[in-house]
Amino acid sequence: MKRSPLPLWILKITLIHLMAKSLAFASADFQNQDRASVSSWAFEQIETLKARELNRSHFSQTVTVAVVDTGVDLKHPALQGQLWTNPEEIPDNGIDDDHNGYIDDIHGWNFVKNNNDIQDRQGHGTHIAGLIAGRSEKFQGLAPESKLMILKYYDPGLSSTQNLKNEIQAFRYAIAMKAHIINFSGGGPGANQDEAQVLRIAEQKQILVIAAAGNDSLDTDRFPYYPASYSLKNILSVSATDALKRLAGFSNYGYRSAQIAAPGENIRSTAIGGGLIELSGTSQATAVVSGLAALVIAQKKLKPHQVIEKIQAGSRFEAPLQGRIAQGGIVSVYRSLAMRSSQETAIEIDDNPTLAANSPAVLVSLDPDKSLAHDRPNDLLRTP
Ligand SMILES: [Ca+2]
Ligand SMILES: [Ca+2]
Repeated sequence: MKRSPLPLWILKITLIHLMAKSLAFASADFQNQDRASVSSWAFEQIETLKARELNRSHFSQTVTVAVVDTGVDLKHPALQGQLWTNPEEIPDNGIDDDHNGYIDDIHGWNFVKNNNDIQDRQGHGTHIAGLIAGRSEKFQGLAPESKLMILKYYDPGLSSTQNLKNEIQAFRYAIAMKAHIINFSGGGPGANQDEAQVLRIAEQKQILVIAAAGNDSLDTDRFPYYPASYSLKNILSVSATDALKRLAGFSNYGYRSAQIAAPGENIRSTAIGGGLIELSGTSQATAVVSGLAALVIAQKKLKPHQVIEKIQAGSRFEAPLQGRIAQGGIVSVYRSLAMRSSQETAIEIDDNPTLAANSPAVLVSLDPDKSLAHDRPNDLLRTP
């Protein structure tokens, strides 16, 4: 299996590896204030600032993005005030006021501990959340008007099977609580019928799923990576590119299976402890696309496949990506928001969900031949 020569990627893998051994990890140690102070190449490349000049007065819809990850740093100034709030739940009264099966689930849920503590202790989820909807004087994500539903599922101390089970529960919650978008910066090489089933329900409910193509430098046409590789109309698989508009060395790709590309190398976003940090991965590229998708939906209620079409149609063809990404495109926030599509039609969001968040726990039955635990780098397995 090819390995990336990129130092930051290696650093990230090392960090994740270290986290698996010890939870005494402080992402703030790796903050680089000098780096954090330079302007973000990624946001410039995808025309984020130009897009902010567009008239957004008709952006009426508040979009909820479910971040299925490691939680968020609740004290981060760019994330405070950016969280989705469960409207029917009264905080801290020990009662499941909205009868969804979760007590005091105000901003989301912790599926690892089965409680409402969504504080991030690893840093991955904090970084992803900031890219999507961070907002402070020092940093702004792509879609600061959207709201973040925080669904903590990943624990490096758990087996990949347990992490997958928690992930599926988090997807169920996002569907039942009517998130518009699910951001999933994780995955693994094994397909799973329960995972596919819950995402099929998301498809029926018109919920868009933005999923990482994976960090293994592999062709996902030959080596699928799930959930990004499920053939569902609501899933958008995201590969990562670098500052020179090339595929990032670590990124999975696939002419048929990788549907869009976005910046994913040395991407600056929010860190545990209140600062900013640069991280690399298809995780980051995925969050960038989720932010763009939130803007597209805020502009007009569209079905997931229409949002995907608009993101792809607005993307810019880049020769180095030809044959490796469908359409060879890197997202452009400006172009996707500025364009008008004749196929666009407003849709009604289903307000009568049949799937309750408190559905019985899903029993995960893994095909041993498709074991999630073959030769993958330790903790990229079913990891964020
Ligand atoms: Ca509740
Ligand atoms: Ca309550």
